[in-house]
Formats: sequence, structure tokens, C-alpha cells
Amino acid sequence: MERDHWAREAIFFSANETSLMLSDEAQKQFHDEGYLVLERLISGDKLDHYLAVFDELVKRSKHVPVDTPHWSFEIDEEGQQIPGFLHKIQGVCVLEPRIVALAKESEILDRVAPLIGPDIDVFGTKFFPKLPGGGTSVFWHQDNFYFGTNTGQVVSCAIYLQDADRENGCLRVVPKSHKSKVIAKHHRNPNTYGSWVQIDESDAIDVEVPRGSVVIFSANLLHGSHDNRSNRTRYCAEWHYTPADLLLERFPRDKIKDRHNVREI
Ligand SMILES: O=C(O)CCC(=O)C(=O)O
Repeated sequence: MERDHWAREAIFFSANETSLMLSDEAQKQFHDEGYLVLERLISGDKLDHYLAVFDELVKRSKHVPVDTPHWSFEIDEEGQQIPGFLHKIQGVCVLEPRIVALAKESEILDRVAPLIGPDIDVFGTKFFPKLPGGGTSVFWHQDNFYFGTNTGQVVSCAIYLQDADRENGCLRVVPKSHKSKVIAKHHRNPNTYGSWVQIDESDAIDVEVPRGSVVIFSANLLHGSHDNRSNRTRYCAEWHYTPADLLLERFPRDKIKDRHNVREI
């Protein structure tokens, strides 16, 4: 396991250590800690290609009116969306089909398949650009709270297209918090996006990663992220893999546009 300056708190696995099938050690880390950092999994021209597509979307967002489906903008102190200050594109694979290819990349699916089987759907696709000047993504939460389940069969996946650190808003996780399978009480503030859980932050770690890294984690894991206090962007695509035959009442296979089969046997 490589330990470089990025691995301040989280445990990292390089692409070699997890190639094709996940090593036993990597699977153990996923099951014991609830997350796995796959360092620099997407690289070279491939990474540049996806970055360029996301750049196009950010450019386009400057002219998208508030309240356009898929697009949401950062919120000001009065609770109003700020035109042009992109927060999130929900259903990014529906809005921009070129991103479906990223969800299908074998570098990712070869490592997800040992955890949930070979027939895989992805759902709930989103893009957080986390723009400079206060860009945000999520508060402390468990993804399964939104899915109405506590199944261990949903593997969430965050792909960091750019370096992500404390200053520009890296992911934060509470290791092992997936184990109880209890969905914590989530609070809601109408002037912000998403719900949040009160946690003891001393249990949390920062997951600072270099560009191209992919973090996979249990949908029961408590996680959140820092806001962007830097002058850099922090692009992240995030979604959820599930066995294709898993029934999720809120995400029925044939009714939801943003559920895509990404691998079949
Ligand atoms: O913004 C991030 O770093 C991760 C986003 C996330 O985990 C989520 O949308 O649940």
C-alpha cells in the first residue's frame, strides 16, 4: 500500500493492488471500514476527455436559467439560487450521455463487480463542480437515507477528476459507520440542499485524493464534504452501483430514466 503525501488519513490502494478483481485486502478494507480509495484509477487521455466534457457543462451552466430541470445553483443567504454559480447537475448521465461511458469504465466496474456481482446498474448520477468562492456539495448523510433502504448491496462511487483536498472540498467519511446498518436521523433546513446528520466530527477523516482517484463506499456509510475555500475547482462525479436485479422502490428499473444498465454477463 503506497503512502505518499496524499494519504494523510484515509487508506489508499493503487490501481495495481486492485487490478481486475479486488485483492482480498482491498475487499476487507471495504467491508471493515466502509470505503476504499482507488488512487489515480482514471488517467491520461481518458481523464482529460471527461474533464473537457465537464468543463463544457460548467461553461453551459453560466447561461442556464434557475429552475431548469437537472441544474441547481448555489444558494445565497436569503435562500435564493445564484444564477450561473453551479452547485450540481442531478441526472448528469441523462443530461449528458457522454458521461455514461465514465460510469461504464472497466477500471471502475472490475472493482465494483467483486462486491455486488457481474450484472450492474448505476443510478442517481450527479456532478458537483464545487466552484471556487464557496462551492458546496453535501452535508453529513447516508446515501441509503435517500434510497429508503439499508441494503448493503448499493455501492456509492465518487470520481475525483481533479485533486481534492481540505481547501477545495474533499470528501469526509466516518469509517465503520456503515456497520450497524442503522439509518441515522437526518435533519432538513429548507434554505439548503439535502439533509444532514449530527455527528461527532472527531470520528471523521478527510479523504484527500489526487486527480483521477475513485472512492467507493457503502451507501450506509456516513459521509460529507468540506466546502470549497480555495480558488480552484473540485470536479466530482458521484453515483451508485447496484446489482441489476435489486428492487429499489424509489428507483424502479423500468420507470426511472437515471438508472442505467452498465454491465451484463
Ligand atoms: O462531493 C463529494 O465529495 C461527494 C458527494 C457525495 O458523496 C454524495 O453526493 O453523496
